Amino acid sequence: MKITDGNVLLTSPGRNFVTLRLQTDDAWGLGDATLNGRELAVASYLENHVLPLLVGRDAFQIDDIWHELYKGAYWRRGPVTMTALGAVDVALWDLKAKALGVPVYELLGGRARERVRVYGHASGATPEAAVESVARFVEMGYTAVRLQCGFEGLPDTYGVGRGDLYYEPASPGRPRVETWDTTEYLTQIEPLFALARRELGPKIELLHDVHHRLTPNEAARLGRLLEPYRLFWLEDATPAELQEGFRRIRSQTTTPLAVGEVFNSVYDVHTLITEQLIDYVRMAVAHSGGLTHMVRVAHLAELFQVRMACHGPTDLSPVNLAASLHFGTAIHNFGIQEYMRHSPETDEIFTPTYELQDGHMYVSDDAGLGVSYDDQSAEQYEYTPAYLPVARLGDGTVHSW
Ligand code: EZ4
Ligand code: CO
Repeated sequence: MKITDGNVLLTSPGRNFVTLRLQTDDAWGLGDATLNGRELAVASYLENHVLPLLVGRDAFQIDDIWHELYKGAYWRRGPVTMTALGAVDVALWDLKAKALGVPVYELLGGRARERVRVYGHASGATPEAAVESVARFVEMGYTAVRLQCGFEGLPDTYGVGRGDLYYEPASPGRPRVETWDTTEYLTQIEPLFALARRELGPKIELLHDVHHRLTPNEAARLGRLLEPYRLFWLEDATPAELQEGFRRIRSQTTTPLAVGEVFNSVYDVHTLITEQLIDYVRMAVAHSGGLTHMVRVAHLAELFQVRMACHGPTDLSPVNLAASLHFGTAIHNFGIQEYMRHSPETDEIFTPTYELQDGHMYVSDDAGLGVSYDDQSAEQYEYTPAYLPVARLGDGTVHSW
């Protein structure tokens, strides 16, 4: 079944999405090529360097195409390359599953579970408001909720929604500047979780994202401080380019650790996995070479009792969420899936068929991923350049955002 055509599609229903559509005479498949704040780099990589290699290739040779694009480029890894490769890969899985008339999870080994547990994102300007927001998620049936809030002296820190349920940190124009202060954070974070446990009881699973703000030693102290509140995980406690940095954290605390949303290859995470320095891998299917590569990461992680918990923000499209849900339905060492609802305008374009019920997602049994792309709806929204914020300390020093 030969690939006859490929299109890179841009739309911006409130935020930017890049989608790859690959076609054969009888079927089509979709991949998510969105890299927040760097969208056109991936679009150009695909249009100028990858699509000319794909037309005429056998769409069923997914693994061979993956290796040709990975090894054949000579220049390996990196977020732009691996997002482009991920879009091709996921589009090919979608296309092949459609051609064979089965859902993608069947090609990944078949069902390992009935449904995929997800966690929601609660946030608030203050600890009180954020804990109330968790309670709303519990009422909606969620069993796991991420808890972030603004603190005194840190009003606009990472993870605090600006007004409604649709959290979106990127903004048009020059990057917004957010302030960071480690002392303010480390002195106010424990009372937040103490309040949460007092109000919500012991059972609800609570997650927290540090978003790369601490050093390994500060993170070790934080992990210890939060042990009484039984977190499901502490995410991105320190920047993880240096995987060995996690040895310090791991040796000091039993708080579970999750890492990896900015990773794009197994070589970013292999030390963390093989030394059992973390509990959950957070890599995104879209940013990590697609399902072909993520299955390899999952298999390595399984050997070391590390579980998969794919990044699933709204700055990736429903195509990526559907791919993550098929992955979560099929792999053995699934942990949890991040879920933030997409806007109605976004869902109108992608018409996803997955469903949320009682804090779990169900993929449909439609052939392929169960998402589509409505060109007419998409064309209403023009691409608008936007950047993620930059964090600075009180004295003006740039800090990890
Ligand atoms: O900040 O996807 O766990 N989720 C996150 C996300 C990331 C955004 C960056 O584009 O940390 O909200
Ligand atoms: Co995160």
